[in-house]
Amino acid sequence: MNKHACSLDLDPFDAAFLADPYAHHASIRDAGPVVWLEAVGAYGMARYEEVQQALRDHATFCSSRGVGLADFSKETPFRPPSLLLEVDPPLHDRTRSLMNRIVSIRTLKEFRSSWQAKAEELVDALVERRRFDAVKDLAEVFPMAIFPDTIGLMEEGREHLLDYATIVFNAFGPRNEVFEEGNRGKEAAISWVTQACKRENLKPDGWGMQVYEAADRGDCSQDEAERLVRSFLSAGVDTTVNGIAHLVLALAEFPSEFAKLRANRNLAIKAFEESLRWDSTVQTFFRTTAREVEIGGTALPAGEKVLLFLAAANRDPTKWEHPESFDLDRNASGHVGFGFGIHQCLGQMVARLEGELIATALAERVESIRLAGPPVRRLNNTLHALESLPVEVVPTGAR
Ligand code: OVM
Repeated sequence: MNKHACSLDLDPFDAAFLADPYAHHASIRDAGPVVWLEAVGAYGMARYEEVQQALRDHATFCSSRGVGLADFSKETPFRPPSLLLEVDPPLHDRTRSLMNRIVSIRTLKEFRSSWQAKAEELVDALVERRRFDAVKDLAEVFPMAIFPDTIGLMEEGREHLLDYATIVFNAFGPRNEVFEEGNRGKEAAISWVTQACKRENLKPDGWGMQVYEAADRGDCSQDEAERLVRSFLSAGVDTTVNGIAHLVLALAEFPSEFAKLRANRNLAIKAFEESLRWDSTVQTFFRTTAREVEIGGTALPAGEKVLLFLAAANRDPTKWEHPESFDLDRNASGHVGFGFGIHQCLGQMVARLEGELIATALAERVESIRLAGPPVRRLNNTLHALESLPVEVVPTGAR
């Protein structure tokens, strides 16, 4: 009891780590159930068991002091805290239930056929071209074609959403070169989002206006509504963009699995789920210890930042067999790519529907997918992101 946590001198936010996080995860997992990350001045956990336990125990590993490196009890947050992500119960439970009623399975069922038509139309046009960039021409286009309309955002300036997400997800890490570079020239994105969240700029009937209508009923204040709409804009685009990009990457790198999907389209949901386990868009989040807590014989003091490596947990070999394989025969449920516990992704059903529709459209129209050039990474302090993914597809029935 009260061993010291093994100290590691790797920096999980330096360019070498962010460019290929999976090459470094084993050294963190193998060093112990909890490690001290000297470079960032925080603890780290990368094994499935401990990551899942920490996410489950939201009272001990709290979110209200920020889920980035900055401790909100000591530093001013870079923006007013999210009322979902960066709060604890009881406030969290009030805002989350209000949002859960808006992002409901019933509502998503209504969107399914129009989103499906968009996915099919988009993939049809790309298959005709044979060579395309699966990031710029597919993964960015599809969410942008459906999500801003679902929220009811103003038309003008929607392209700022991706820049805004880059800023928000970089801000969970240190103020390093990746952060500075990611912010460069993107000032307009922040002011656009501030305006876009306001009631007078939202269309009737969208999820954005529905948050204000919940405020009218007394479920939250008008100011809270504005900040809750901001959560949709922060978390709803870059996450699904890179989820879809990694789905295509997985299907290109594992042709046997794409063949299984083509033979059985019911595997589309599974394909997206497994792609999230295999390459988790949201790689990490921090928590802060609200009390002293023991992890595998090491006592962590209260008030410490702990970096949870979700993506490393999703490839922990003690939990997953041959974890680096994208494998449609495995059961990927239990992966923590959407988190776990009370903060588990609010939009997960939206993301799953988008992924399923793209996987299905590809399986119906494409015989094979191959990389037509090296994937290009876009470094971000939180997201595993692709800048470009050149692919070539062979249409079904061609050759
Ligand atoms: C929010 C928010 C922002 C970024 C990510 C996220 C993954 C939520 O503003 O609530 O969840």
